[in-house]
Parts: sequence; structure tokens; C-alpha cells
Amino acid sequence: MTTNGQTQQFDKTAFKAAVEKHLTTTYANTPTTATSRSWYLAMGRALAEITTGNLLETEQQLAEEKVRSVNYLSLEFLIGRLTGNNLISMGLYEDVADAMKEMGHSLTDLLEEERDPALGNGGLGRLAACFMDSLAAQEYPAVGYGLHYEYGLFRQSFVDGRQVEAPDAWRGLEGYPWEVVRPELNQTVNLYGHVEAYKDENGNACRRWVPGMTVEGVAWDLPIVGYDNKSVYPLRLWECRSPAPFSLSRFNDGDYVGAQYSALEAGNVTKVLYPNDNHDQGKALRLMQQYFHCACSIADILRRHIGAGNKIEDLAKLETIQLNDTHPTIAIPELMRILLDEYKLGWDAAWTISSKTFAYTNHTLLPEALETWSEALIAQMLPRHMEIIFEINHRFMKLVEQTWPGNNEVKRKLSIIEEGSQRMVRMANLCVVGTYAVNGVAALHSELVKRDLFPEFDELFPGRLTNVTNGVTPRRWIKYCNPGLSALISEKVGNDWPNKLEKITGLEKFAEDKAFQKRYMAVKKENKQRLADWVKENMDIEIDTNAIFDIQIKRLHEYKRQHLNLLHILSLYHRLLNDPSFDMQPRVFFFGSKAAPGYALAKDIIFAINKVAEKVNSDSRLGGKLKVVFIPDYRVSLAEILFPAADVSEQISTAGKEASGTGNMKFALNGALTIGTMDGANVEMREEVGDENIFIFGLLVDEVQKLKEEGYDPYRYYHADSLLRAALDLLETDEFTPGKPGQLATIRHNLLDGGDPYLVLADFADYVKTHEKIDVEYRNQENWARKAILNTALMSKFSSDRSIRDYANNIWKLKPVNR
Ligand code: TH1
Repeated sequence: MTTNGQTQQFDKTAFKAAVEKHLTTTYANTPTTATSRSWYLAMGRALAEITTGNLLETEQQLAEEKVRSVNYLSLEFLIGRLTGNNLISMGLYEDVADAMKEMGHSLTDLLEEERDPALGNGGLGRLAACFMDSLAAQEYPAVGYGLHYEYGLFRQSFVDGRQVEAPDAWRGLEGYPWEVVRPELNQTVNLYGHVEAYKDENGNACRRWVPGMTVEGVAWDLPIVGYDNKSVYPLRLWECRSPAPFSLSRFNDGDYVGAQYSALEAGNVTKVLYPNDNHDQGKALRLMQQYFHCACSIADILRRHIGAGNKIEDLAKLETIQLNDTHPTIAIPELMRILLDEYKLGWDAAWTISSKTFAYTNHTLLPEALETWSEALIAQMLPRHMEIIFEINHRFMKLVEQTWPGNNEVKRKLSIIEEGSQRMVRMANLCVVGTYAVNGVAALHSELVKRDLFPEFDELFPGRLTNVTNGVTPRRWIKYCNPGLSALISEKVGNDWPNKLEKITGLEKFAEDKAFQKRYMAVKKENKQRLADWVKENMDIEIDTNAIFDIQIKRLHEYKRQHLNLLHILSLYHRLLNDPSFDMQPRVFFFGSKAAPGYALAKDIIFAINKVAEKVNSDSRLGGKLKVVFIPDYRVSLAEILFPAADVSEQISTAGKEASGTGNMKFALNGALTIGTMDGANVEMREEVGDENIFIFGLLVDEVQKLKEEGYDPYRYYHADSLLRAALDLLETDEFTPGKPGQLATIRHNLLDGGDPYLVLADFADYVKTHEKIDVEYRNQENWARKAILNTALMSKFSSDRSIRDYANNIWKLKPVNR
């Protein structure tokens, strides 16, 4: 029972009755015949009754008190399963376990029935989920706005080692128990058509959008439950539906069938999450998703603001809107359109409000991920918005002219419109111009945003570019996923660390304590066993928990360099078979990763790892020293088993390419030692734990840039390093694809003749050497335990609670409101 949580008092009898009621009336089952899945659903609905009530009360209180709030706009929220985590936040885990046991069910089994809502690709979407958790835990008034995709990130399986994608219908037939539809919040969204000039009643020249079609936005709320408090905030996800008749003009022209056909298209808008991570495909349907998301969200923010009796002029005082990358940039011209065309404000008044309301987070410097949209496409789909973007740019170019008179070079560089054979709108430039704050996601990344991406913007708008280092929620990523470690931490530092992670520093003084080291390593061993059991049961591979568990889990991308890891594995294979003097600690290399369906080389890397795994795992000559396990369908619920089981965390991106990384933080919190480059948040993790407790290797950002400028030649490394040569050449043989040589050759070809764009070969030797150091250090278990404990103890900076306080204090100027 909790007094400070979501319920005043937990009434077990009433709860059990609510579960049974849902079992029978919502899911048409009887207690004697119901499956585990029905029990899980009924339990979820019974719990959601509590959170929905608290959601409405929180909403009402915040509207009445007229407090400032943040609106987090993101095309992705990778929330993962909610039931277990919400039980922890509600303080009801034990009570509900008890209640379900009395009804004949094990809570842990029921929790396994939940499908992960995979409404995101990777780090960016998961960050949005951790941020919502931290906003609620600290009671910073917030609404998350996203899309209600019918299909989340594809489900991955392997057929003969190759990735196969299948649709992810995450809600199942019964719907998701935690979501509630809010028809009174629905919105109408316009698209296409043209712009008309007209005179208002005072004879002023005005412009208005005459849309060509409309769609309907349906609001679904998921509860974001505050840890150990009474606040519940909405994660509001918009689903696109077509009202009938759908295409106004076609319907009026008598094209009834055509109009219905378009209705099918409208139903498509939120059908599926685009599966690209760190890559912009520029598809029209994606722009439609983005606008649909922004139009619904902006309209809802204004509904709340005006509905609570506030004036439009006070919007920036009471609301701030955080744009998660450039994906929701179109919200800027959308708000301008409403202020100009509907509220009839003058340009300057509208711009002052808009540019003081929005802030923007940049998550990547990769050129292929920086969004641009063709002017022609925007002009067709959103004609009024294109006019407004032109006007924003026109005024901005005047400012550039004042600052750098006559300098056309700088104008061309900063312009929101990119000139060329087809003119493009640069969304990142629009964001920098149209917001009051721009932040990168780790100290190094934010420096590079200033130095390499937007140097002139930094001169033009001093102070606008800043840093907020990413973080992860300790509730899901320690307390929920690692109960063994959680108990140990609570015993030493008390049990309020999950929302006061500074407390965890108190573990530092036990790092040398032999008894504590033993218990800490015993927990690690249990977690390794849990993973080994999963692998045995689901993949039928035997692994030894005495081996080093070396894990790389993240999206598959050349810059993340899973193929560097693979080359290291091949080098070990080669040495074990060819060098009698070589010995190593047994190691299991784990991978978990999805490749974008259209990313051929990424898929080849998955195939190669799977083929190497097949051979290595059954090769008795290796004496069980080397195993490779590629976990299929990597997702949040598997991450919860993998992070706690790791000894070694692979964070090996080319320096300057990984903006932050957040998996790196989850590993270290759970006591894995990092092998990593000086990239993203690795740099700050090293600062926290000290150089002795992290394994850093590879070129630095400036060395990468210098090497590229000098003309990088991968063959130089190939010829100079016989181990590297052996590893690369194995990819051309039929060693791993018997009878079919050359099946893995594309990777070798990309690295040697393709120019090795991410400098895999340049970092190989140092990477191998650093792994040898790990091998030596692991043999001394007391030494290893001390380092692992220090990693847990010294990671408090990387709580997303700290990230959110940074945003609240430095950018949003937001204060908590306690219920
Ligand atoms: C990721 C970054 O790659 C990662 O370094 C960072 O930790 C994370 O964001 C959170 O800040 C990104 N994910 C995406 C996804 C898309 C486009 C750009 C990025 S950057 C679709």
C-alpha cells in the first residue's frame, strides 16, 4: 500500500473485482476458460482505470492553476511495455502481484503477454520515452504529442541468416489496454488546395488557404505515470482517419468513387512508422505524417490554452514546444499560419509569439539525416505554409545582409531555401531561425553543432545554441530491469535513489569491499544466467556464464561499426585456429540490431554476423572460447534482459558521428565496462568514471577529419597489418558459407575499394589491442568487480531526471507542480 503514489489506498478486493469485470464484460471470457493473454488484458484495463482518473484530475488542476507547461513533439516515442513499469511508478507491484496470485496467476508471466509498443526506431524515440517518464517523475507539467501508428517498427526474423521484415500490429485485435480514445479532442486537418487573396471587413489585404481535402485526427491518450507521486500526464497519439466525404472537390465534381479511393489514402497516413534511423528518405507520405502530427498537436495546444481562458498573446508565457529533431518543424509555419490567418495578428506580433514558443533539439550531424523537402512538394501539399516559409526566409536574409553586407556565399549557406536544380527547404535552418533555443544532445556533439554545422548561426544568434546531455530513466533501466542490483543498491544507499540518482554515488565507498564485490558479481551472474536461459530457450544455443558477455545492441549503421566488431571476432577466430601461443578468456559476443529495410550494406552485415555465428558456435576446434549470438527482433523488452547481463559494452562509432548514444549509459549503470571511442556521451562518461574504468580507443574527432583531408587509404592498413588482412580475407572465402565463396565479400569490398567511409580499418589495430587489455583485466575478478561497481556508482549524471532539469531550468523555464 502506498500513501504517496497513485492510489490513496489499494483495495485488493475491489481491484480483483475490476479485473474480473473486464475479463467478462470487456473481453468476453470466463475466469475458468480465459487465457493468460486475456488475464493480462483485463488486469491492464483495471489498472488503467486508476491512471485515467488521475490523468483527468492532473489535466484539470493544471488548467485551473494556469501553469506553464512543455509540449514535447516527436514523431517517435519508443515506450516499450507499460504494465510492469507503471506498476512500479504506481507503487503497486507487490500488491498487484499478490492480487493476481490469489486469482491463480503469476504477475511476471502475465507481464510477458504484453506486446512492446514499438512506436520508434531507436535512440531518438527511446529518449522521448525516458523524457516523458522524467517529466512525470518530477512533476514538470507536460504533454507528449506523437502519432498513433497502426504498425510500429517491423518485426525482424532471420531466414538463412538474412533479415526478414514483418508488420508489427502492436495493439492486437483487442486494442492496447493502457490507451483511451478521446473523441472530444479530435481535430480536422487540411491538405492540398490553393491560397486565395481577399479583403477583410476593414479592407485589408489578407490571404487564406482553401484546402483540397481534409482528414480527421483521432486522439488516443497513454498515461505517463509519475513515479511515487499523483501526477499522470498524457502521451497523446494522433490517428489519421478520413471523414466521409473525403476529397471535397472530387466529391463535388461527382467523382464519388474517386473520393472514396482517396479515403483509403487518408487511412494510410498513420498506417506505419518509417523504419529509417538517422536517414531521410524524402517521401511525400512522410511529409504528410509530419504535417498531420503538427497540425493536430498545435491545434490541441491552442485548444488547451484558449480553453483555460488565456489570451493568444500569452501563448509563449504559458506554453513551450520542444521539437524532437526537425521531424516536427512544419509546426513553426503552422502556428504562424494560425496566428496570421485565423487570429489576424500582424507578422511581427505573430513571429514574436512563435519564435519564443519553439525550441529545437538536434540529434545528428550526418548529412544524409538532415531533412530537406522539395519546395514543389510543400507548395502542392501545404501551399500557405510554403508562402510563410518564403516570408520567414525573406526577412531572415535581410538580417544576414545587415550582418554580412554583400556576402552572397554566407547567404547561400544560411538560407532556408537551398538553390539547385530543384529548390529544397532545409528544415534545420528553419528550426534555428524560428526557435529561441537549439540544443545538441552531448557536450561534444553540441560543440560540433556550433563549430561544423551552424558556425554563422552561432554568431548571428549568440547564446541560442546550447547543450543538454542525454540521460536515461533509472526506473525502467535499473529498478524495473535489474531487481537484483536494485535491492543491493537500496540496502547500501536507501531506497529513494530511483528518483534521486545522486544517491547512488554512495556505492563508491563499497567498490573495494570484498564482500560487496562478491554480492555485486553474484547479481551479475544471475543476470547473465537469465540471458543464457533466454538464448537457450529461444535460439537453442548453449552459452557459459563464466564467459565474458560482450554486447553491442543498437540500430545497424555503418557509422556505429558493427562490422568493426565483426572484424575483431574474425581476428580472434583466426588466432585461435592459427596461433598456438594465443589464448583468451571465453567470450560470447551478442548483437541485437535491426537494419532499415532498404539499407543493403547494413543487411549484408547482419547476414555476415549470422553466418559467422553459425560456424563459430559449432566449431569444436575453438574449445568453446568463442560464441556469437545475434538476438532476433531486438526491442525494448529484450534490452531489459540484455543490459543487466553485460560485462562489456560496445560503443565504437567513428568519432564525431554518434551524437550521444544512450545505450552506453544503460550498460554502465548496470555495471558493464565500456569499450568505446571518444564520441558522443562516451566522452562525458569517461569524465565521470575516470580513464582507468573505461576502455577508450581510436581516432579523435580532429584526427578523423585530418586523416580524411590528407586522403585516407584503407589499403595502407590492409597491407601493414597481417591480422587485419587475415580477418578481411576470411570474408572472401567460403569459410562461413560452405560451397558459396564471396557471399560476405560486399563488406570487404566496401572497406577496401569503397573507401571505408567510417575509418573501420584505421581504428582496427587499437580496437584489437584494447580488447586484449579487457581480456587481461577480466582475469582479475576483484579488479573487474571494483571497476564495475564504480561504473554504477559514478553514472548519476546520466539520469534523464537531470537532463529534464537542465531543459526546465535553462531552456523551458519550467517549474514543477506538485499534486
Ligand atoms: C539518435 C542519435 O543517433 C543518437 O546518437 C542519440 O543518442 C539519439 O538520437 C538521442 O539523442 C538519432 N536518431 C535519429 C532518428 C532519425 C533521424 C535522426 C536521428 S539522430 C529518424
